Amino acid sequence: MTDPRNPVLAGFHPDPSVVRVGEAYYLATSSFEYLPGIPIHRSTDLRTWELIGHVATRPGQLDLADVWTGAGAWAPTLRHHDGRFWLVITVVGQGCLLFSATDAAGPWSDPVVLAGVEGIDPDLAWDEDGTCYLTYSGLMVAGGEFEHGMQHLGIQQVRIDPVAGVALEEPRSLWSGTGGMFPEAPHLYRIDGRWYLMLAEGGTERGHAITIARGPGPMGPFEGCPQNPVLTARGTDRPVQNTGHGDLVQRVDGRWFVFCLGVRTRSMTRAFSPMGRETFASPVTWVDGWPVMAPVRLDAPAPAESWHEDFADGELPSWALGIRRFAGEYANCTERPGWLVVAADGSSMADLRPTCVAARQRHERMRVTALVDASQGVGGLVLRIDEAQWTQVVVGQGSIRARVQLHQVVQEVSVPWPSDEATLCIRTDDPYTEGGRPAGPDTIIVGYLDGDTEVPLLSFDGRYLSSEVGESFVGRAFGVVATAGRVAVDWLHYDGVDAPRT
Ligand code: 6LW
Repeated sequence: MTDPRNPVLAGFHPDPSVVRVGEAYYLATSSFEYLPGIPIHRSTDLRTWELIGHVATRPGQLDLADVWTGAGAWAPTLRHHDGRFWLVITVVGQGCLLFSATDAAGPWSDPVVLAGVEGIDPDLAWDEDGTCYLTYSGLMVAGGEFEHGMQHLGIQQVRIDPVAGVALEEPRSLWSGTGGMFPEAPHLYRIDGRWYLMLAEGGTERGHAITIARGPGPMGPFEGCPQNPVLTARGTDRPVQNTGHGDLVQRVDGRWFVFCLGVRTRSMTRAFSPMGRETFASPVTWVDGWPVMAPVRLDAPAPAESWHEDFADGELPSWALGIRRFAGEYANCTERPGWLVVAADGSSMADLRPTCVAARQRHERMRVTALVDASQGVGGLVLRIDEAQWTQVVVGQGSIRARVQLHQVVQEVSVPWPSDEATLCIRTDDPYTEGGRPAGPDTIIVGYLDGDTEVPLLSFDGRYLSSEVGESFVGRAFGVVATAGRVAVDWLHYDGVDAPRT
């Protein structure tokens, strides 16, 4: 069996948690302010993954309506015990939520809020007699605010009753790493009779690392691995940086792998990652009872990918995401068969809940085009990091208007367009050079098609829509937006390919 290819999940899919059940593997990742939330992917070889569903598919499961950017659904742990899938997650501003299901594809239960668990990155583990341990990072975000210098209690643990959803004791402190900031992402494993506590520390940026300790039982005491950190890219020029927040899995052939987050950085100093934190994997061997993790490598670009969405199924496509609410609240594919109709509600991309039908950007070079009928409104295409950093091109009311908004900095270009219909286009290309030096990770070009001719209206350095400049836990998302009335989209076409690395 071949190794997983990297990235395993392209586009912002950070904080992976993986579990093997029989001959299949299931992978859960963070989803922040997007809905449906907490995507679940499935594989039978760790190499090919299929999106099989989401944990949060209906109102009331996640309360995201007013969460700030990058908050929402953080860092799940996915496990399987006694015939059920269990997923525990922190929703910043809502608490530590426990979901369960008989089928990973869903439907998942409504959440149980684990009272008294203040922290992030919860993990579930059961010992031989069925006691359930919840281990988590004691970062105090309970108030939903996330400011520098907030309290951190280190790695905490309580025994819980997962069925009743209650903690059975007061939290105790465990080994909290080697001194890096933000000890987090704990996962507890019983392997060959020993208990291992694996963490991330150093922060999810360039200092990120995985450290591990082992002990005689699930409560420790734990001794740190002499080779800590067992995985990091800090101080290296590897193409995948920020590696950390890992989860271990043993494949049916006996080989072990760590699934972790990483970023594909671009620019002269490898400073920017437009797709944000994605899922990667790396082989693990065991030496003297300690894991040895190979550095995360980046595979050569996969073949170019194209797909054409004609909205003919009569339901929103599986890629359709809403921002802090479900897209079905304002978009449908039934009102005009074969078209996506999006109804504006007075919001814009600068608001928390825009009428936008989005999808993660998954390739370094992408081109999205769409045929838009604006006879009853104004709308078009958008590319965003969040409500403060985005670009759009819309048609309607006699013009085509391209706009880029970066906090208080706004540029808008408008051209007369008498037709109600237009084919709009947003794409990324190689970074332009400044005096021979390539700028940023790419260039973003926003415009429309006049017949087969692309007419760019504005272009800008893609660094401004990157997870670093956005200081955002997410990466780019593209999609359709309505800014006035009702907008219909006949088709949307996506072309994507990763740029070669010299
Ligand atoms: C996640 C935590 C983290 O819960 O970011 O910076 C949070 N580290 O591990 C969201 O990805």
